[in-house]
Amino acid sequence: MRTTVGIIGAGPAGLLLARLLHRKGIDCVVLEGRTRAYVEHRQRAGMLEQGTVDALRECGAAERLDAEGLIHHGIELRFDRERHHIDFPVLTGGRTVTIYAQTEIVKDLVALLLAEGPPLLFEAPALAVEKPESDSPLVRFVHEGREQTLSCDYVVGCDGSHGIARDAFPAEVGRTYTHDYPYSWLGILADVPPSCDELVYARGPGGFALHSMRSSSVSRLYLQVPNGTDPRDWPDERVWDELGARFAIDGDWRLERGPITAKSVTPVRSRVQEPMRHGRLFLAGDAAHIVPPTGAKGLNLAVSDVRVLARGFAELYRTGSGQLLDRYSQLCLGRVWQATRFSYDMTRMLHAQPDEDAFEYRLQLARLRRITASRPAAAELAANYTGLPLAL
Ligand code: RFL
Ligand code: PHB
Repeated sequence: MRTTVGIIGAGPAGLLLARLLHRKGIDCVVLEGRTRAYVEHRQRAGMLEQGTVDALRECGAAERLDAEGLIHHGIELRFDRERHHIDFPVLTGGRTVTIYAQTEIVKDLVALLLAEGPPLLFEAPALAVEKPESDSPLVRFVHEGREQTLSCDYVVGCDGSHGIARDAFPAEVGRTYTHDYPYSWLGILADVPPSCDELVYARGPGGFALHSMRSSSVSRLYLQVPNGTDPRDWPDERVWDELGARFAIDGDWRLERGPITAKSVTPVRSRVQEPMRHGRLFLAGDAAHIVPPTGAKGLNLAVSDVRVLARGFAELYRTGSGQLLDRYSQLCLGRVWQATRFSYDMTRMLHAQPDEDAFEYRLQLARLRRITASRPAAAELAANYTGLPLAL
């Protein structure tokens, strides 16, 4: 098989890149290791920056997002049994965010690709990227029980945090920066209407909790738990009791309970790979960088990476200039490190350290009070949360 751009991975990064390239008349093929059902049901992100919504709209993939996405004008911070609204439009000159599940974005893009192209192969795991320094890099993959080769002008690894594309970067090329936080998130989906109109980020007794949603009848909630937690140690009743305690405020508010339909634990970590390009191999999305979910940046970064790549490929094949592609890594990493810093600050401000002393807790409260009392401090949070501009 031969194509212009070989894409590994059908998560949001790979699917959106394929859609953008297809619309620009650039050939590509997407190889996905898992089944269609698996990628369409993997529970993950929910918060989309305006730039992400715009990108999906521009490529004709936002019909359902426009009909079903929930526009949010802010978030709530909870601590010390108080609630505080952070008003995004007021603080940012009109910006909002949209709640629309990653599973739905994936479903929308998969349906478009299968109907209109480019080729998207499920159950086609890539084994290795070879010859990234040459003019025709290869992807070795398995499909229908046979090992096959995809030869390409360029390869893009959109294969997530456990992918194989990164392995084709020689050890002496670049560096990976990592930070493991000393806690994980237990996430649940529940068939119960959200108990709040907006997302609630809480620093409660015992640690962090987040209230998010998927629709007017489905809630998505998260709890900080110790690393190594087994979800089986958290029966439903225990999850609801702990959530209730962490969200508790003085005043009239109640966390509604309902049947829990999914429960999983994810470690909280940061990783950045520099550079994001080696020869004719590019990395995009979680394959290149992971951020803690507290800043809701992972999916949004994946989308901004592939927007830059799609423009770079369009410039190359239209004008012959590889200038934008040459600046890919530098352009993306500026934004990636801002998101890494913001996610780190949000995480540290809202989670309990395992060995926390009373002094550290007081500092957290002081940070939270500064944000809720000072307009410039709140505006800084709002600017980062709603998304920094994409510098091209
Ligand atoms: P994905 O989604 O992991 O997709 C990678 C795809 O590559 C496939 N793959 C392979 N295919 C072929 N051959 C191989 N050898 C392969 N190896 C892997 C995989 O099967 C998969 O289909 O990466 P992508 O596209 O870069 O997208 C990144 C996002 O998924 C991720 O950043 C977000 O989910 C992070 N995230 C959030 N981001 C936000 O912007 N807003 C949020 O509100 C938000 N909440 C979250 C999150 C992530 C979470 N978890 C579970 C880590 C909440 C949580 C709990
Ligand atoms: C989610 O809805 O899954 C979500 C929202 C905001 C976050 C993390 C996850 O910061």
